[in-house]
Amino acid sequence: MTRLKENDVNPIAPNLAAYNDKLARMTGCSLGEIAARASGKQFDHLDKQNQSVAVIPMTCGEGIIEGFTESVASIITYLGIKAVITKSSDAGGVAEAVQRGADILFMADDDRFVAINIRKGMVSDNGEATGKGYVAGLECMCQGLKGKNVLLLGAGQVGSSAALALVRKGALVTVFDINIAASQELSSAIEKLGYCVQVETDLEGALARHQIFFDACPGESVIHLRHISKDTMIAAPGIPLGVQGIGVDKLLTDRLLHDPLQIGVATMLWDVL
Ligand code: 2YG
Repeated sequence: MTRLKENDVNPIAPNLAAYNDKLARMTGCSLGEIAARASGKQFDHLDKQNQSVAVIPMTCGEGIIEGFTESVASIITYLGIKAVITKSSDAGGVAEAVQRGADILFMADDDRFVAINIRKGMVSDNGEATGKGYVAGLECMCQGLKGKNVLLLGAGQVGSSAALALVRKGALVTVFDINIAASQELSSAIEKLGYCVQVETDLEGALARHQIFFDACPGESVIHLRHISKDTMIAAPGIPLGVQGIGVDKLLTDRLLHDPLQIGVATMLWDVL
């Protein structure tokens, strides 16, 4: 999983309203509506909650990312749930959060970024939440995914969560991963759940044959200008953005769903409410 940097997270808090407007323009849904759809909950479910959230800095591993906990807290507060950052970090932060009566804890070390509802014993993992959160956003962008061909790039944790969400919405999913065993594992896991995912080994051919892309690769620049047509739609949760080439972002304005944290954090919150 790619480690966020300070300049990935610092623009988040000051631009939340503008990002929400962009989502509404691109998908017809707000950040909260996308998250509610991803977690399968009613949108008004949120305002019936007077739960409180504590975001706990974790110093282990590569340590604190300047602005990370502030960005997470700002997204949650923007969605209408009070979120505070604990003064202490690590175990002290967990203890402080419980003593302050927090219902939900958010914390991230180098391997896991989780939301935990300590009242309901519910856990949401950022990778799983990001996969289904971006599928919900893509579904809104495409006005439904039923019967539509989607090329999934990357069969890791985010890609696997996205694959399940995509097939459940009736999308026809083809998966490509540089590690073909990962694609095959994902395909057989999905098959066990009664769905089908096509394994692809010819990346260039697959990119040429698809208009809807879910880019869950950790950062390789896979999608290029030559693969983009007027009907191209891309959901790209990965950091750094895997869609490269001069002018790609201009060409794709309003057809490229991508953010460093927002949709994943919003879906985690809805998952554990
Ligand atoms: O508490 C802190 O400031 C740090 N321990 C946070 C470390 C987060 C490390 N994880 C990542 O950067 C990403 N995997 C988070 C999720 C990215 C969104 N797709």
